[in-house]
Amino acid sequence: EPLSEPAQLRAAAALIAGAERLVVLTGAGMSAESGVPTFRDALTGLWARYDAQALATPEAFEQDPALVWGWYEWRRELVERVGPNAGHEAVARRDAVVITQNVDDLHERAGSKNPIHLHGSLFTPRCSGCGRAAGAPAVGGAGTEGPRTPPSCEHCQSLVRPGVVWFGESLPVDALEKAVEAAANADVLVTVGTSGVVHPAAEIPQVTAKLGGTVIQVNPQPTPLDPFCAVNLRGPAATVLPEIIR
Ligand code: BJW
Ligand code: ZN
Repeated sequence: EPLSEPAQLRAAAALIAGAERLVVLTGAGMSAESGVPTFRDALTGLWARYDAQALATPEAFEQDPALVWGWYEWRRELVERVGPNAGHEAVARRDAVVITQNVDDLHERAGSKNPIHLHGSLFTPRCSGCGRAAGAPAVGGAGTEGPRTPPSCEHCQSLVRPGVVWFGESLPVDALEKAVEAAANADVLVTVGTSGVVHPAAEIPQVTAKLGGTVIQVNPQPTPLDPFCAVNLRGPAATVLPEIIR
């Protein structure tokens, strides 16, 4: 017999209130109510012609660097125009380890300290040849939708690429190690707004569950993570998180 929704919310709030080592794992749904489209939402505007999964690959950048760079610059400028939502703010109220798959900076802007970025950031471009940091891009920009020529590295002239993790690339080792360690030591892990289909991030809640910790999920839709979760709260992050993190 599933708990009624208010009872589930109360149960989740009690578990979180009692947690000594709280971890929050977030995906694109965390930022949806800030106005950042999720990864598997249909792309809009000019980008509706493309598939995000096909743009987020090293092959796409090799084939058409201006298309891929233009997409990331458009997303960076979008993120700069929006702000954290009530969900990010609720997370920042607690002393939690925040692990995010998101390349935006909305957890930082809400006040969470040192969120772990598993898939990199829109704000750390680097050289595709020598790997050196390319310097943060200038704030603001044209806001144009479409291809833009990426800058060239000042050391080796190779093209600058977004500082994100594409399909087939390894996650940053230190970030992944810290994330797995936090998940292993967590008494409660809250997974928020992730479809749970991209690995290895999708395995992080299982690390907590298998070692005896409690996993709570916040997502309007069911996901492959449901079986590992003690509580599945089917609602949006900006409404549910303020009710369970106090
Ligand atoms: C709301 C909401 C609201 C809506 N409130 N919720 C094991 C098995 C199978 C495959 C693999 C495997 N191991 C590795 C792979 C290959 C691959 C992979 O996982 N493929 C699968 C898709 C099949 N993984 C990799 O390649 C990774 N690298 C790797 O493993 O290296 C070693 C290796 C290489 C090759 C072979 C084997 C091993 C790298 C993965 C990098 C992912 N990169 C991206 C792009 C980052 C840059 C960018 O943003 O452009 O990361 S892809 C994209 O997916 C992005 C996201 O971080 C990531 C996860 O997406 P997320 O956050 O879950 O978003 P959505 O849109 O999918 O879901 C949104 C959710 O929110 C939904 O559930 C909604 O219901 C919900 N929602 N509104 C709360 N208001
Ligand atoms: Zn270089």
